Parts: sequence; structure tokens; C-alpha cells
Amino acid sequence: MTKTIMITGATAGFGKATALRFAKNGYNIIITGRRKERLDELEKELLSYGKIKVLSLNFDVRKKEEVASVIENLPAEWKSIDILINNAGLAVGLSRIDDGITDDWDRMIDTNVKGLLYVTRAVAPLMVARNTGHIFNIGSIAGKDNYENGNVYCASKSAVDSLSKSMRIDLLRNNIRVTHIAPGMAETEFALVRFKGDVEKAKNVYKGIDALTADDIADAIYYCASLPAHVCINDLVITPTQQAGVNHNYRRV
Ligand code: NDP
Ligand code: 8X3
Repeated sequence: MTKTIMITGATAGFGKATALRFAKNGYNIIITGRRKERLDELEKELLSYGKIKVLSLNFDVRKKEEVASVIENLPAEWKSIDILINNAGLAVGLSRIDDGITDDWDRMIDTNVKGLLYVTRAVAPLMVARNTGHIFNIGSIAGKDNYENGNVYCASKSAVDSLSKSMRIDLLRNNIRVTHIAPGMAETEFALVRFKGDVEKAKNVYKGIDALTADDIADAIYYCASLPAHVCINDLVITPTQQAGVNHNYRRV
């Protein structure tokens, strides 16, 4: 039977690459995000792989009631979600704790932590009812260690790490796998979002580093999802070869 994967934040970066990776391998795909035109384009691209079905859901993970209602009102054929990728997330700004912009803090906590929780709260019961499922939470190496001015982003990703452990424990009896993915530097739209559209600042983040690509992360997710049913990768840290941790990069000059 064809399996179904739901990916939050599929309009760019890891989410989009993951949608493409699973479509190529015959999964039915639920793609979500705030940018409707991008969802429409991706839907067409995914359908071009043939044989699979695609459902686009245009919502903001921060909107609790909307998240609950979108999932509750899924057509019955889409309610059998086998894999959930909690990927939607962002960093906004890079400031000292005494100088931070509180609206940026709210956006990170509301998206990375609360949004992930709202989606999980809506989808996990569907998996529990079927006694099967696999939840991936996209954290970060920023949740494993802290870097200067990363404060609230690091805290939000520490929360994702912690929640992944809790989900694993709470869902153990329901045959649901939970995998926390903690990537390091990956060149997507991430830095552009963090620096609010400043292209030069965003480029500098990856200067001299052969950064990860979105496809690298999609490959890792696909690998974890394809393991035999009795195997669960709980926690996976993936960095570029030139990065040993958030504070240790080797940049080629
Ligand atoms: P991108 O900016 O390329 O993609 C982020 C995705 O998240 C977009 O599809 C965006 O869609 C979606 N998104 C953001 N906010 C919301 C929201 N409120 N509601 C719904 N969707 C939302 O970044 P990445 O692919 O790099 O990031 C994906 C995840 O990986 C994030 O959680 C990020 O923190 C994490 N990460 C990234 C790393 C990196 O270096 N790139 C490293 C470690 C972790 P839209 O704007 O259309 O809503
Ligand atoms: C993104 C990785 O190191 O840029 O989560 O914060 S880092």
C-alpha cells in the first residue's frame, strides 16, 4: 500500500528536497507552508513523478486553531499519515541577549516550538489510532550547543531536542518512531531569513565552507525512514565535514 508523508515547510530548503525525495520513491505527499504560489508550483513538480497523489495545505504552523482544523478536516484518504516531518522553522536575527528584538524571539519560539507542538498534537493521535508512524523533528546543532548571539534560536532548538525525547517515550507503546535530526550549516533560504533578506550577510555565513545541501538532509531522512520497522534512529547530528560543532568551523581562505 502506498505510504503517506506530511512535511511542514515544504516550500523551500529541507522540506522541499524531502518532498521531492519521497515523491521519487512513490510516497503520497502532503506539503504545507505559508507561500501558496510555491506550494502550487511544487505540487505540479511532484505530480510529474506520476502515480502518486499530492495534497497542498496552505497554513501557518503558529495558528493553533487553524492547524487543528486543517488536520481534523483532512479527507479520510489523507488521514493515514505514516510519516510526519516537523520541519517548518526559522532563525530571525542574531543579537546579544540584552539587545534582542522581542518580536524576533516570539517568531522563533512560536514557530520552532509551539508550531511543532500544534502540528504534532493534531497528527500524533491519527498515528496512535493506527498503532504505527514515524515523526521526524528537525532540530539543529544549535540545540546541542550554544553560540554567541544565538540565544533564543539555540533555546528553541534545545526545546525541539528535548521534546523529541519526550515524544519517543510517550509514543513508545504505540509503535511510533521518533527521530530528531540535528543539522549543522546547510545552504538554503535559512540565512536569508535570519538576516531579513540581506543577501551579502547570508552569503558570508557559508564563506569557505562546503556547506550541507537540502538534498543531504533529505537523503538522511529517507535513510532513517527506510530502515526495517524494528529499527529507530533516535538522534542524528549531521554537519559539513568542515564543521565540528556550532563554534568550530574550518574555513578555506
Ligand atoms: P528555509 O528557510 O529554506 O525553509 C524553511 C521552511 O519553513 C519554508 O518552507 C517556510 O515556508 C517554512 N516556514 C517557516 N515559518 C513557517 C510558519 N510559520 N508556518 C509554516 N511554515 C513555515 O530553511 P531550511 O530548510 O534550512 O530550514 C528547515 C528547518 O531546518 C528549520 O526548522 C531550521 O531551523 C532547521 N535547520 C536549518 C539549518 C540550516 O543551516 N539551513 C541547520 C539546522 C536546522 P513558508 O515561508 O512558505 O511558510
Ligand atoms: C542552523 C545551524 O549553526 O547556523 O540551525 O545555527 S546554525
